[in-house]
Amino acid sequence: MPLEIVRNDITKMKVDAIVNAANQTLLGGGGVDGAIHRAAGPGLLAECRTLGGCETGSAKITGAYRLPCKYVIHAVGPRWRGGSHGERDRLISCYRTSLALARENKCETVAFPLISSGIYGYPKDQALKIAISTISDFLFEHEMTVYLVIFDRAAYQISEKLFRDIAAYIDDNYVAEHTDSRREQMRSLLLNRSEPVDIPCREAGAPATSEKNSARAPAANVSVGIPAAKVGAGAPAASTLDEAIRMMDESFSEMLLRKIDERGITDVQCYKKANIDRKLFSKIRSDKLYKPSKPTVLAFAIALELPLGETREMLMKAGFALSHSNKFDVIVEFFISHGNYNIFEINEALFAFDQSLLGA
Ligand code: AR6
Repeated sequence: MPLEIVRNDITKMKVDAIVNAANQTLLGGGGVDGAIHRAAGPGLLAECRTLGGCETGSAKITGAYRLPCKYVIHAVGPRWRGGSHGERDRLISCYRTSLALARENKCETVAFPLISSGIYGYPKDQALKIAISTISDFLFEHEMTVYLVIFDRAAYQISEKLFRDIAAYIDDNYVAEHTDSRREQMRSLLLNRSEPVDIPCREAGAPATSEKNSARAPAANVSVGIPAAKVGAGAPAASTLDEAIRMMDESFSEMLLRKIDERGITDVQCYKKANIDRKLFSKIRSDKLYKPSKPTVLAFAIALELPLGETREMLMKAGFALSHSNKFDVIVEFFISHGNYNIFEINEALFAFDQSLLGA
C-alpha cells in the first residue's frame, strides 16, 4: 500500500530509508534523533560531522550503520512559534526534500516520524495533516511505499465533535443490535426488506483479513482527490432479466472495472484514491476471480464514492457484508451514510476507536 500509518519505533523499521527529525547541526539531540543515533552507533555521528549542518526545511542523507535500513535522511523541521512564521511551508518542504532524496537514492520504502511534533512543539494534529497531504501528493506522481510512524497515541486525534458523533452512531446502531432480542432483529430485517439484504458470510473476523497474497499489517490510506463532479449517483437498475442475471454473475473484479468506467475515471485515479498499489490493482484487473480482503473492497468502494447499497453489493461479490455487530463496519457505514469519502478521515476515526484501518 503506498501510504501506511503504523505505530512503531522507527529505529526498528526494515525499510530502505528512515527519516530523522534532526536539528540544523545534524549532530544528534533528543527525541527520535537521539534514538536513531543510539541505535546506529558512532559511525553515524562521524558521517554527520562531514555534512556541515542543514537548513530548516531541508534534508541530507547518510548511511545507516547499525540500523536495519540502508539510509538515514536527516530532515530539519521548523520549531513551532505560533504558526505565523512560515512553519507550515518549512514542514512541507522537509517532507518534499526527504522524499526527493529517497527517490534519487532509489529507495522503494521509506519511514517518516511525525517531524517537528515533539520537542519542536508543532501541534500534532496539524503536523499529521501536513505529513499525510504532502506524502500523498508525492505518491500521486511516484511509486513508493511510505510509512508514517506514529510513536505515541496523542499524535493521532480526531476532533471532539466527530468522535462524539461517531460514538452516538455506534450507540444507536451497534449497541442497539446487540441488545435487541432475536425476534426484534428478525422484525427489523423484514421491515427493511426493500433494502438489499446482507448475507453475513465472513463476518466477525478482524476487518483487516490479509490479502490472498499479502501478509501486511492493517494500514491506513489517504485519498488523492478525484473531481467530485465525476462521481455520479447509484448503479443503473437492470432493465431485463438477462441483464439482472448478468449482474448477479459479475465478479468483484468485473464490478470494480465497470464502476470505474461508469464513474469516468482512470484506473490510476481509482487505485491512487483507494491507496492501493499498482501491482495489486494489476492483479485484480487481470484476474477476474480475484479474492480481495474486506479492507481492499472497502477502500475501492470509498474511492468510487459508492453509496451504501452499492458498497454492500461490492462487498457481497467478495463474500463479505457490512454488519452492525462489528464496530469497524458501523464506523465505515457512518462515513458512507454521511457522504464522507475521505479515506484518511475514516482511518483517523478507525484508529481513534482502536479498529483496524482501511486498505489492502
Ligand atoms: N520512533 C518514531 N517516532 C518517535 C520516536 C521513535 N523512536 N521517538 C520519538 N518519536 P522529536 P522534533 C516521535 O522531538 O519535534 C531533537 O532534539 C515523537 O513522539 O523527536 O522534530 C532534534 O535534535 C514525535 O511525534 O522531533 C531536534 O533538536 C516525533 O517523533 C528536535 O529534537 C518528533 O519528535 C527536533 O524536534
